[in-house]
Amino acid sequence: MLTIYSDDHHLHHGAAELIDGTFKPCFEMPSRADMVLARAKAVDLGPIAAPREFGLDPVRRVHSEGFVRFLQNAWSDWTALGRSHDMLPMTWPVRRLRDVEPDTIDGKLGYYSFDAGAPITAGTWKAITASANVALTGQAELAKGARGVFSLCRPPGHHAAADYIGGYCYLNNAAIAAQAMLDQGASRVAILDVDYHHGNGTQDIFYDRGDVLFTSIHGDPRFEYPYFLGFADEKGVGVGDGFNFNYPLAAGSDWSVWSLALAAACRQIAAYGADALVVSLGVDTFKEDPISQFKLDSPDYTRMGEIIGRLGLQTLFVMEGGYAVEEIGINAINVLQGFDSTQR
Ligand code: SP5
Ligand code: ZN
Repeated sequence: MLTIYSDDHHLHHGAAELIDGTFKPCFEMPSRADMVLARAKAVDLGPIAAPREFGLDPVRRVHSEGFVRFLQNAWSDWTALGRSHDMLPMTWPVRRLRDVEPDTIDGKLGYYSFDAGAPITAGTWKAITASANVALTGQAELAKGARGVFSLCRPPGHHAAADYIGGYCYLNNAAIAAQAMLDQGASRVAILDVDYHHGNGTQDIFYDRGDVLFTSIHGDPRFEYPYFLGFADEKGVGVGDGFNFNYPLAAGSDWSVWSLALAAACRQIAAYGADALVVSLGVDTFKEDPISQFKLDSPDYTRMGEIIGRLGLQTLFVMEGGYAVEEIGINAINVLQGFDSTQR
């Protein structure tokens, strides 16, 4: 399988995130993508190519104008105040507060985010636009006829909505790629989000649409981040009604439980009649993930790839989470090798 990768992800390296009431070194770190790339090379997964430049038009098809402007100018607005440390928000427009974009960067930072887990640094804009280009280049290769392509995106994207960042995510790479497929002639695109956390951003972007089916298997929001979306009764709205399926699972879920949800999601995807599939590939479902509570083991990822491969759809894999850095490469590449084994 072809892998799309850019070294520009190194430009985004946040110092700390707010977690468990304290500042800890960011779990979402550059070595994650380095480990996945190293494993792709070690097993000879296939060629590795650099992304092409797509500009901001495909990004603006998914994200609001004001949000993109905020991200683009964030670091210069911040440093103009004499600050040189990472940006983190601390005030959010929750229930009954006003939906008005503030004039100052401190206000904008809260307005365009939903948690304090996504620091903005000097190199963040360059890294997140490169990550979107990695997804878009993968999509372009798929459009040329490839069966499967791996977009080794970093930073990840699935927690980012049209107009907010959070959960280590800034631009929603999977959503941007799915929208590009539609803009180039696909009628129906399915998204399968296997990251441990609910893909709230992706769901929100496509919630009122019937041309994208969103399915997600994740820790039940009753106990797990992002807490406020990802329940089983979220089915879509308007013409999107019936095109959203969540599979929230209990803490401690292992492959025997997880694979039942995958089988159900695959039935929904097959029935939908998608022209192509985007997989939001998080491997934070791993039993030793430091912030997660599922119990998948490394061989389970191979089976996951096989089951996805048997859908017989052109598939773009977009890297999302996974924080057990030692095993992230093995687990992510196992999925892709499992997928590839069904194509021969
Ligand atoms: C892309 C992605 O996987 N983002 C995940 C963001 C998770 N952020 C907060 C997780 C907090 C869960 N509590 C962890 C307790 C560990 N002691
Ligand atoms: Zn995750």
